[in-house]
Amino acid sequence: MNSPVKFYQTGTFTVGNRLLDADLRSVQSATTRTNSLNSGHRACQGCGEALGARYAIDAAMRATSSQLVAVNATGCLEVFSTPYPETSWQIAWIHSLFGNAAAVASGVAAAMRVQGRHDVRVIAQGGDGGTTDIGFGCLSGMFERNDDVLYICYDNEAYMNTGVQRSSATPPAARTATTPAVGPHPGNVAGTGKNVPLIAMAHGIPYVATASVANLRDLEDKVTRAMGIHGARYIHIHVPCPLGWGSAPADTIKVARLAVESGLFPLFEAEYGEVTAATKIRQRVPVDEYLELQKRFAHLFAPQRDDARLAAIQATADRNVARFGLVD
Ligand SMILES: Cc1ncc(C[n+]2csc(CCOP(=O)(O)OP(=O)(O)O)c2C)c(N)n1
Ligand code: SF4
Repeated sequence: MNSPVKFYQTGTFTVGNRLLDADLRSVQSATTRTNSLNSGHRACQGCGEALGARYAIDAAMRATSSQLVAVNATGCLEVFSTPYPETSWQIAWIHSLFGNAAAVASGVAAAMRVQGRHDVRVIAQGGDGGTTDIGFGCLSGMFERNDDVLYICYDNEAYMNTGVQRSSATPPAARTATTPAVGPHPGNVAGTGKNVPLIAMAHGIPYVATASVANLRDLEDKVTRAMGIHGARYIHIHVPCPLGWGSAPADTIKVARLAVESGLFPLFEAEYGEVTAATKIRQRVPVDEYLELQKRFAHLFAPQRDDARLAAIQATADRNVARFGLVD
């Protein structure tokens, strides 16, 4: 028997919304979008970083009437998009070193200012390793000087490009190449790591936001808002990596959504150090539902359940829910 066709798009969080009025449609549903990151790149199937970057940069292009320069740290996003002499980028794009994207972007912004090109805006982008670890000093300097740059971190929670090594954004208990699932406490050590969105807020910069490929309209909105502001801005986007996380490529959006709905990845915005908005969780789920889909956490469930560490991860989610008021 044929199922009736359902139009889920209108009034939902799905991305197309072609049934809405033109001014309410998403960037991606516009035929005039730039396709900043074009087909032909070499990202893995289901790569959350490729998806997040395309939506983010297309939104920034629309917000700036395509007067945009992107500086890209070394990492998967650079490697899969730009194997010299080819590129999938259809924008003005420059590859920095692994650790200095923020500094190079500050320089590009200064050069544009000196030339009187106030219409040209600058984005820096990189993975969590390039942001929370090796690039952190340059990033903090960019914040402290309030340079006119939007920095976007695509957080896949490890150094994926070089074979899934732990970063300071790797969550507790996660198995990586450098935190193997062996010993009495397998996987990444609990109680370590950095929360860069909160650290960015501590710099008092004009705008900080978190976003997820689970909610691409929200992601587009936040990038658009950030491009309407001058000074240092930071957006931290959660991007599942099927290869590094051991999740099915087809589950990328589902995994990202469960991170949000469990409370492990809170979606919020902040201005000048104060939280101004947080997205409520629509249907709260226990963290197990998120973790079970990923082989990097398999040792938490077999050969026997690691109740203590699962409870600790659940407690982190509970703290986020309370801290950001994620549930009414
Ligand atoms: C100074 C320096 N050290 C190490 C490397 C090797 N390297 C290139 S990309 C990368 C990891 C990138 O990880 P991340 O920033 O998290 O981005 P992802 O690949 O996960 O998107 C490393 C270690 C390098 N290019 N330069
Ligand atoms: S390793 Fe992960 S981040 Fe890199 S291209 Fe593959 S899915 Fe994307």
